[in-house]
Amino acid sequence: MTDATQQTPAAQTPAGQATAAASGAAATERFRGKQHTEAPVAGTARVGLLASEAIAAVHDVIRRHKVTYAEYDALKSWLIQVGQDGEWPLFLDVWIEHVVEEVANENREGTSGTIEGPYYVPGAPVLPAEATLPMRVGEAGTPLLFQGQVTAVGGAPLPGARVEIWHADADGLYSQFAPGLPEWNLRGTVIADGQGHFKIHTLEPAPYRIPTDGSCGMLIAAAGWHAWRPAHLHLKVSVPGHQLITTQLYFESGSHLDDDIASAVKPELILAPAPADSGEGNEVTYDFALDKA
Ligand code: MBD
Ligand code: FE
Repeated sequence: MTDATQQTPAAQTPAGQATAAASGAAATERFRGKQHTEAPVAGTARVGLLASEAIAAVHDVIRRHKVTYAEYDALKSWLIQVGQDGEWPLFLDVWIEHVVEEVANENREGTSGTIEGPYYVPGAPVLPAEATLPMRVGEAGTPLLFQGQVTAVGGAPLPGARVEIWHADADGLYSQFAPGLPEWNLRGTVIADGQGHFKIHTLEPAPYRIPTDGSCGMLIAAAGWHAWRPAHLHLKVSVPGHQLITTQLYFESGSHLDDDIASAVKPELILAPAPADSGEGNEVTYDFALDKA
């Protein structure tokens, strides 16, 4: 087993200064960096169709609910603020992405996907089939052994599959989006063995509250909603010749499985860990079946 633990004591990296503006700005920068293509993704006919129907849907809400000028101006200043806070990635991934994912994956036969969210970073350290995710000395949380096998639909093992995993720490913070965390804290790219098996040692994540001090938090408070997501692991599983799956896994004993602010829970994505054979923490097995490319 490879131990990728980084020698940064948890106590030296207090989490207090994480702000919506800082994580929003980082998520906006990250997303800009990922858009390489200059080529239009849709022609004028399709852009015109989608834009006019989206605008017409807004007109419909205004007419049905007799939206006032005061409400229109409040919306306008809020929209301006979302951009200033860098919170468009957060807003879109929390309230819109789940339907894009539903449409994108409706014909898949293999393992279910769900939304990526705003905090994926490509290029996490490559680790062998049994590995511990990079974490601080004394990182808080119950040890979790997350293990399984990557196969094709139908069960043929997929040797050398890449299992990218990322999750928040016990304070709900993601490395590279909150200050003070080691660069790759709780992120890794695990390469499955010759039979597609992997064993990842990490910690059980805690329920996650999206930042409440920015414009998304302002909307949540103004609408009387809550800001919680159930505790989750994020994953991308891939191998050449098969379709990459982006998913998340949740925990049976956790809260907010039924009212995830991001609407990204599916029953088949809920894990039920049991006490680990090693006597340390919990373990759970989850297998991935990938569709052909
Ligand atoms: C997250 O951690 C997340 O997974 C989503 C979907 C939105 C905001 C924060
Ligand atoms: Fe997340």
